[in-house]
Amino acid sequence: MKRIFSGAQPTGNVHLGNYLGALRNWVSLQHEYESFFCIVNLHAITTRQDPALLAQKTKELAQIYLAVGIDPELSTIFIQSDVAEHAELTWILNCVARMSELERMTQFKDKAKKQRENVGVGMFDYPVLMAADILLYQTDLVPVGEDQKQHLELTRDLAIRFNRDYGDTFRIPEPYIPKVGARIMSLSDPAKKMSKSDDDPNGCVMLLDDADSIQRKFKRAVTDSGTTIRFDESRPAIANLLTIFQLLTGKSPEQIEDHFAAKGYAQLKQELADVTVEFLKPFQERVRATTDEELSRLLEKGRDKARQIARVTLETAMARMGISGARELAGLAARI
Ligand code: ATP
Ligand code: LTN
Repeated sequence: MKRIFSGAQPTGNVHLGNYLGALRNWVSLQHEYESFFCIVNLHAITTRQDPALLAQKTKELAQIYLAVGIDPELSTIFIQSDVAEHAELTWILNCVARMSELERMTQFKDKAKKQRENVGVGMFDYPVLMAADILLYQTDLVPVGEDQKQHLELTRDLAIRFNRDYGDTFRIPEPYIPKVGARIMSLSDPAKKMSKSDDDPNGCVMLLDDADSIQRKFKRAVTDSGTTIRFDESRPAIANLLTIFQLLTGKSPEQIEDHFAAKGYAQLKQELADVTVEFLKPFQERVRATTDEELSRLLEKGRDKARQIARVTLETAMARMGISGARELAGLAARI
């Protein structure tokens, strides 16, 4: 069975962009792939976090994975820092990655611009940690939103270079970026992606928002001076609202355009708000359903399963590089 790996950071709140661009696809792909879904708390600390809040958000994200429909019987859910191999492989890959390729990462450039002189080394190294996450599990497919495409390319480059220099060790992963929903835009600025770190909270609908907030955010959503409601890339605000509507209702673009043919923007926003509230209602009920005991049992099971696989890959990579230390190289070679 082929494997998928993906993750999300336990920072801030999960929003519709995260769901429609990534989590939603994890849920459907888990039936066809052996699946690993990680809570990437080591990525989270590349920016300053409040320790108590980070711990709470880590738990909350595990609950959200379950509530959106990730089935722990089918998929492995675990916390990144529980599997030390992620940090260990990162060091090895740091010795393969080049400064120049990390300097080209657009996410790093954007974040570095905001932080000026306080750019952490961890933030610079973020994509290498992500490559380690993926490569440890001999991943075939990585379902992510459009913003992670460049990181996936780097992951592939590092794997190819390592394999070339030290012998075949890592499977080369493919990105899985959905045709629809890979880049949900901010409701208040359709030129920017929907993001939890957005300064304007109205641009971003959180999965745990209450009905009033959802209604308010859609009501205020930026549109344009036109009147027709069509999927038209040259009118990004309306196209974005229609894309959200399409994904939440499962209707085709033609059905949606017909439905709104004689209606105005206010009606579109109202219907979209109602659809979103209804869609999120059962999800929000499920979030609170898991007990702490169930959650920690599940995360321990996930940790153990992840470790087993991660260990083999890490030891293989170390052996290939000649850094197995006292471990027996011959014994390892047999396991590769
Ligand atoms: P944010 O920009 O909100 O801080 P992030 O990328 O840091 O998001 P994560 O929680 O780590 O947040 O991302 C989880 C997944 O959500 C990733 O696969 C990412 O590509 C995807 N994603 C994030 N924002 C969007 C968006 N606006 N549209 C579609 N997918 C998105
Ligand atoms: N950088 C990703 C989160 C992430 C990830 C991964 C996604 C960390 N490691 C491995 C896929 C595979 C983000 O969306 N911010």
